Amino acid sequence: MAEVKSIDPAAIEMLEVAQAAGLDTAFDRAERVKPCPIGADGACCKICFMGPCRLVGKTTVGVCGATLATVAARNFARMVAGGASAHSDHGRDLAFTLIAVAKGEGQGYRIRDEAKLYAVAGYMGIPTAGRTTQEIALDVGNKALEQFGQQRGEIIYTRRATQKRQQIWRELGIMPRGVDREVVETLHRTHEGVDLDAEHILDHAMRTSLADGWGGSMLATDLSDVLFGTPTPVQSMANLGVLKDDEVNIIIHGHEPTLSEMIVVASQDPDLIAYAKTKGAKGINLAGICCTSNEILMRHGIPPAGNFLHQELAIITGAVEAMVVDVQCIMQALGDLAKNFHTELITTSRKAKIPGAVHMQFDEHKALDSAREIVRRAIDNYPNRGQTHIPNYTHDLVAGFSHEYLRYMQGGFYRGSFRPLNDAIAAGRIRGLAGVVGCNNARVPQDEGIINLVKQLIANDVLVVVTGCAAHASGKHGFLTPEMMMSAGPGLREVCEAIGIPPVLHLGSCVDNARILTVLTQVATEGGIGEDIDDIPGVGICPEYMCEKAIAIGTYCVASGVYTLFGIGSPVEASEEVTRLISEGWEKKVGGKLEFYKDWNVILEKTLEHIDKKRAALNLAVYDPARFGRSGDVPLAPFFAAPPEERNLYSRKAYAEVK
Ligand code: BF8
Repeated sequence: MAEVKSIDPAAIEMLEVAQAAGLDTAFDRAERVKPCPIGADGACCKICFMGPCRLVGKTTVGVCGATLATVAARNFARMVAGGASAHSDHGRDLAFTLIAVAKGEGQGYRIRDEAKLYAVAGYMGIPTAGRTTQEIALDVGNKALEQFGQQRGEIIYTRRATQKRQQIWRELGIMPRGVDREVVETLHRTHEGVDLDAEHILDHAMRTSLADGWGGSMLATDLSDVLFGTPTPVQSMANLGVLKDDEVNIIIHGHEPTLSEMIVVASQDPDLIAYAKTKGAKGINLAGICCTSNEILMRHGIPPAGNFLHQELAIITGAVEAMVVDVQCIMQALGDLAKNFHTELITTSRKAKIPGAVHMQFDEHKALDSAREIVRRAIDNYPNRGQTHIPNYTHDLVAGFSHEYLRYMQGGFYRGSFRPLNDAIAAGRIRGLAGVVGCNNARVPQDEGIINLVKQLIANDVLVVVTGCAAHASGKHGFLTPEMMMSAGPGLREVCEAIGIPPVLHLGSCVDNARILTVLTQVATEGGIGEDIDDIPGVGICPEYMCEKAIAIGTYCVASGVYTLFGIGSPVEASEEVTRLISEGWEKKVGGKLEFYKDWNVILEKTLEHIDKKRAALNLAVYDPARFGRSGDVPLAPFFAAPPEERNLYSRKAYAEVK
């Protein structure tokens, strides 16, 4: 039975272990707890206490007269607000950290990418000449903070969109103010008896999502790069097999990189390593789950133990001394599950506590001390370890393609551009682009939709970028390796050979979907394949979404001009009107549209159809795979036959470099 719950052999093995031990996981609960069909389709209104009103059967309006379209639109807008809040609050915390560092109060942190700090200062109009890094950083931090609460006028980063896109947003009245402002207005409008026009509500949902995508999330990415370094390709491994039987295993799970960065540093502290040895361990082994994992993977090569649905399975290995969590995507079930093992679940955010967990509140002013204390506690727990079962599955990967690196790899430091990519798309070597992003969802077999889509897309010469748990899935199944170019279509393979990249590029965590907006804008402004994002032959796909953040991301992608397809099912299925408004309706307004299809085969079909339609609209060469791929096949054979360390294509970042 386990194999129908996941296509990942490590997960299948661990589910068998769990079953034998009588342990409950999300995979089991998804079978027992059926989704409420009325809520799932967006037809339940519970925003006032005359209800909840369930708009099914003969009930077409609620007690107040609200229609199904209004109810579904309100529910959708509230999902966007929830998701935008999560990502943007993450961004705000990074602004606080930057300010602390600028004031010399951020223990253990420093500004690792001054060039990026200057670039961000440039976007913000902050003077840099004759000023110290600290002075600039303080202004950038304060300006970033202001952006979250900006009450009037356009937030600064919207100027990074094309002129055409900015004009669309202005004309529609969806140019965003600060995300705090937009989220509060969403909650106000969707309160009982305020905005009762579905289309109007949905327009504001777009505005709210833009305040995140081109505000909070984009700031989160930029400030992370300033503080922790802009990613460049790095080698690592993925899956539960990265846990080590003879070392202290610490898993960092959640989202914000502030704590995890310091745990990386603490785990390399010679004193703590020596202390681990006194407890009988050979060393300290860090691994990640969820988006924190993406953050430390792409900056330090710390291996991901897995994606969202691996969090319980990691504990069930019995080999985890501490699972250190902050915010988002952390299952409450971990608290009870950990009691069956020696594993300590440690919560660290002042915003998040979990029954059964130890709370060690993290303070960025004493970050390194907090991190050392957590690592020491994990070491102390090592002797308590019982029987372990670590599934022997890992896959090599290459991660960390920031948009800065993508430019660089297409021409070097002085001549970096997106011209080679645009030319390859125009010629038909690359048929189009796809971002495959988002979660796992226990209601469908883990990784199945993600992996089948990635596999089919590259085989059809579509260059894929991945983020979030879709990036982990790609890593676990071996798709983030240059070798995968052998599974790509002939044209895409030529491009990958020429540049030396995998056909599936790891772009980071879920806040880093903002990097995709930047890439698409740079592709559009490079010229040759349209003037704006909605001209580009490309799509966004979220095959296994489960949370509000995914809906917020999908909405800002659409509002930025991207055709965006989700798997699983639609949260507005009950309302034909809302379904039409977010699809054809939004396409007329902003050029992008949002659609939900349960079957990944349909998503693939729609993707290729859309890419070819956009190619035709641009008068590009008709895609024909037979035109490419006769060169390069044979000379690469020795390259792939060589051991990875001799390929010399990417350099593994030494852990020591972290300091
Ligand atoms: O922010 S992909 S399950 S981990 S929400 Fe959560 Fe979804 Fe994973 Fe990252 Ni994104």
